[in-house]
Formats: sequence, C-alpha cells, structure tokens
Amino acid sequence: MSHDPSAELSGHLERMQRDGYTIVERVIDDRTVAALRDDLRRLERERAVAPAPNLFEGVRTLRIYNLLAHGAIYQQIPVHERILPIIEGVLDKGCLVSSLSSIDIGPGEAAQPLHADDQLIPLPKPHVSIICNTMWALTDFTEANGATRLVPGSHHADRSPQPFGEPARTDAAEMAAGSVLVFDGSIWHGGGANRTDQYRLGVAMNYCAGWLRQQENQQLGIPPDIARTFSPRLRQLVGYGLYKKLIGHVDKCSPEDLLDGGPPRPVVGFTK
Ligand SMILES: O=C(O)CCC(=O)C(=O)O
Repeated sequence: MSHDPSAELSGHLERMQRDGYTIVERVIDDRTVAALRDDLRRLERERAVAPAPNLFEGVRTLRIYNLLAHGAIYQQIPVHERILPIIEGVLDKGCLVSSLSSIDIGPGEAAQPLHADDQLIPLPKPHVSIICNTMWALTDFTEANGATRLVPGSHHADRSPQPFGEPARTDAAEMAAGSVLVFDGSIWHGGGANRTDQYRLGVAMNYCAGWLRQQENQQLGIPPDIARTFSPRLRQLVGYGLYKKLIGHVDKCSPEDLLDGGPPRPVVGFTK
C-alpha cells in the first residue's frame, strides 16, 4: 500500500481533536533508536544521573534535561518530518520547543500522579491547545514497564486533575521502540508503574505555542556556539525567531541576527 502523508496527518489530527492523543508508528529506525539509547545511557553514566527526590519526577526514574545542549544527535528530534506537522496542526507553525529531556523509568517505579502539562497555566478550561507534547519510545513501551497512561478525551475537561492522586480510567500508550506518542497539553496523563526488571526509556519532546514561555530556557540553556550549528527551522523552534513578526523581537529585529553576530535587519512588516 502506498504511503499518503497528508492522509496520515489528517488521521492524527482527528485523533488529537477527539482523544487528545495519537501514536505515530515506526518514526525512527532501529539504528537511530539504538544510537539515541546508547548516547542517553552514556550521559546517565558520565553525569552520574540519580533519581529526583520527589514522586512527580519519580524516585526510581532517571531524567536528563536540555538535551539539545548535549549532542548533535538530538537535533533530529524537534524537526522530524512526520511529527512536527502534527504539532504545527495542533498549535501553529509558530510553535516552540518547550523542553527536551529523557525519562528512564526504573524497575519498581510507582505510577506518576495523573496531571495535565498545562495545569500551571492560569487559563479557564477547556481552552485552545497551548502545549503539545511527544514521547519517543527508545525501548518498547508496555503496560507492564511503565508506558505513558492517558485519559482519552480529558483534554476537553473543564479542569485539570487534583494534584497528587485522582483515580481515573486510563489507557496505556503501548508502542514499539521507534514510535512516538503525541498528546495535547491538557490531557490527563502520567508515566506508568514499572513492574518489570528493565528500564523504560523515552525522550519527552515538548512544544508550546509561540506566545507562551518555554518550560526550559532555550536561549540561555543552549550555548550560542551550539545554537549556531542548528538548521534555520531548529533555530526558530528554540526561540531565535519571531511569533507573527512581533513577539520575541530585539529592537524590531529578529534574535537570529544577534545569534549570527549581526548586523540586525529590521523585520519587514513589523507592526506594533
Ligand atoms: O514518562 C512518561 O511516560 C510521562 C512523563 C510525564 O508525563 C511527565 O513527567 O510530565
């Protein structure tokens, strides 16, 4: 059967609207999965990464933040041609990288409390999508090893879950390594309990609307010498562009001019 990218995209966007999540299968091949997995395990070892002392991040879970500062291998993730169009369809093309981190759920970890990734934003719910996040499976994700759990349709709810423990019927986002779960920032979800003796490794690639503050400060967190190696689209995504030719400007110029060392050129069509 021939592959029709626009039909695939519409199917995912319909599921995002209806269920608040969708799974994109076989996004990256086995070699890429292994390369990402090996690099994250190397970083865990070299940085002596330890679990955080809180139930939200997980007391048996290893997390590494700010991955774009840790190697060129991570630059392919935010711009992937099968995932970014879904994000752009939910937010818009002015969307931003909000954070990029790994989540390695260890054996014996308890289920993470259900939450919504936009629950700190003081807007009445339901509201338009302002956050759209993804989880890249670098091991198989199963119900037993801690696959992300989601409450289908809960992105339409008029509130977020109660902090620390509201029971709800959830689906486990079971998927093979190399697949990607995409979910709306309002959906109720959390990492699952890991009842196996193996780690469940994923990359959380999170996006926000271009007018919202990014969760990880990308312009300070990524050294300029690294950001200069990024493609034009990746530079925009981390915040070296403007939203609607206005938001994010420096003296009516794009911050990308400053990244490159100038000279700053006033934005054509800038209207205040
Ligand atoms: O690890 C997961 O599957 C989900 C993690 C998550 O939702 C979070 O840490 O905010």
